[in-house]
Amino acid sequence: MKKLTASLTTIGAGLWGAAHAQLTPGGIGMQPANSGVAEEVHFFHNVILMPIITVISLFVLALLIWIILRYNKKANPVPRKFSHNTLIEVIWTGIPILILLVIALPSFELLFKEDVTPDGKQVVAVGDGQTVNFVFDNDFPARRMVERGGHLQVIIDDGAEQRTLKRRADYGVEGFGEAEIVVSFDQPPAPGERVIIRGGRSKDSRGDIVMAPTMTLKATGKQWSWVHNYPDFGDFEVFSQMATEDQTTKELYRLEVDNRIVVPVGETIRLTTTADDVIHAWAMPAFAVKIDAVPGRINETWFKADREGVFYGQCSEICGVRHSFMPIGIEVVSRPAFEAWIDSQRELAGMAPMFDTNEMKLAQGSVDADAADAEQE
Ligand SMILES: [Cu+2]
Repeated sequence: MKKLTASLTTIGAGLWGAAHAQLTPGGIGMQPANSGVAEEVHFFHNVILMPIITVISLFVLALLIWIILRYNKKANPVPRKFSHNTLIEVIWTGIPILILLVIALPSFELLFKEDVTPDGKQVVAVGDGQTVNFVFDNDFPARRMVERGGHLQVIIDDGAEQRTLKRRADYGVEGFGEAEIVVSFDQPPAPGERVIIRGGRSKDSRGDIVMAPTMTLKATGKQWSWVHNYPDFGDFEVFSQMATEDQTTKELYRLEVDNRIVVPVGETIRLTTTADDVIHAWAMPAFAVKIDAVPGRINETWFKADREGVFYGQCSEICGVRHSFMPIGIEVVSRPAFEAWIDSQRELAGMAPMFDTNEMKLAQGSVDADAADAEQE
């Protein structure tokens, strides 16, 4: 089923537009997914909802045709006079209940995934050719602790590629459910090889543990524009309005904005939404995000973009006369490009730079503090 999700998405992308082209003029169907959650949403739509809807529509159509042909005045001049049939009534109550259950169960799982911000964490250590034991601090709240093999992933990165190891075959684990978990290898990782240990209970459809957010993006809807804040980076503000006709192309008019927001690729982003005046909704189809922005309240969801590019969304709650003129433009870029952008925005806001752009940073929260966390024994 997981493989099927991926291949269906690929077929979808192939049918509905050139690879990675998010927007196809005149295109139908959903934009190609750019997150694990969006892939699951597409699977739910393409594999569960569409077949059910199609079968029900065809069945009702066939019943209609049958009744029109078989029970018209000419074909059936003397109708029988009964008004109840217990068996039929049980069937037409029971089957819709079953259909609703089939739809409801996977949708609850999806809702839960979108609602609960992931809390996975990783530690990174560098092999020295001798160390065989690596410690992972199991400092989650009691209900979220790493308790079994499925809550842990061990990856070896030799600089060229990343290899996900198999428990028992490649490494052993001691201390599930305890404060410290020890991952031990028979053969020490070679000098310079990076040992990445990921733990947590948030998993995506591919079985990978999803890391806790590395940043928060705050979106505030206004009649009729979006203000985005970056609270982790000095709380500067990006004010975006719809680009005018001569600022953009014919295809992108009403989707393009004057100031796009920027997020790093492959990292979990916490998104909080609110509004200044009336209810708006922040929607980004490629990430399958749609969340209301309500005055006086803060809503929270999250997304993790799989690949770089420019993505567009729109306000999705009727909010006044210019409701259809408040698009959202988002650029997904590499970590170094993101940090350079952050510093350029901080400069505009009169703040000192936060990042040393000469130093290459690693994605997914593997900041120095985390690396130091992985004690070597
Ligand atoms: Cu709006």
